[in-house]
Amino acid sequence: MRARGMVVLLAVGFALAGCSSSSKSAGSSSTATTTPKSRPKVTITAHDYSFALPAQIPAGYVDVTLANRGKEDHQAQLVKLGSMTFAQFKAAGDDAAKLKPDTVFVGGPNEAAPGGSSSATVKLDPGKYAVVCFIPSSKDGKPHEAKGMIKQVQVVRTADSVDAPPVADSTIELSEFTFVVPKDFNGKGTVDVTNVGGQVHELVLFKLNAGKTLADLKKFLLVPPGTPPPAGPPPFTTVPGVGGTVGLSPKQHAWLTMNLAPGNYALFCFFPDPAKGGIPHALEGMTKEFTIS
Ligand SMILES: [Cu+2]
Repeated sequence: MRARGMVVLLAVGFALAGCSSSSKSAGSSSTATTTPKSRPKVTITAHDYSFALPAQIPAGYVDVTLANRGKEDHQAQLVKLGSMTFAQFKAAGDDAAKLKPDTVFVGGPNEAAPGGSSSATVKLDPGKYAVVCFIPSSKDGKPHEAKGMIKQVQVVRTADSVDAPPVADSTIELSEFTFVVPKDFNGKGTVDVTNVGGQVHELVLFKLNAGKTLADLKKFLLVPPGTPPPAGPPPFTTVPGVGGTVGLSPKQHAWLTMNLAPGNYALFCFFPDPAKGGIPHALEGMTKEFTIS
């Protein structure tokens, strides 16, 4: 598990034709009611340090899974480039000031452990996108983006495109600098993660190991750049399949499907605050502990 130092990161569901069980009119079995199309599923494979993914992804609501075949943790941030070219976006690196106002962070599967996976549902309008991993390498603290984990992808409307948003069972709101988790949150079903703030925010989900606290997790993750984490095993694990969502621009949503086991969990946002020299939001209070009983 890498330590996530205070590096300055970039500021920043087939038509199921209703099968009539009584085939009273042979030859016209498609007259029964149709159920809604399921969302297209897209798999992005992460290696150290590259992405493999289709050149084209269907527009609309899409279930995106990141399969991590690397040895470090990875994420897949989807960014709608807007009026920026891919080359310009790549060149902007971690300088938020170089991003255009129509460049939109639309989420994506966050934090997958080596050999694991992470999924998130996102809404993709047609256009050019970049897929990026900002997680810093455990070896030198440099974001994986700088080591090659940035790739272009085209989002196009197809016959598979689904325009109905997921039906949410609960909501988590992101803003400066907090997570709002409902009191009755039970970690089950579809969670609508919404950025109601003014900066780009992410949600990283960690499960605290027995006896460990949010303070232990902060001590482990929020170390100065180039500093190794405290000795000993990490005080947390990632949740198989649910790493959270990477950055969401203001008013953007992503949806996470959860079935959390009882225990203590923590949410972190490592996105940088451009108004504060790029310090991670977690250092400004954007962490949250919650319990699933
Ligand atoms: Cu944040």
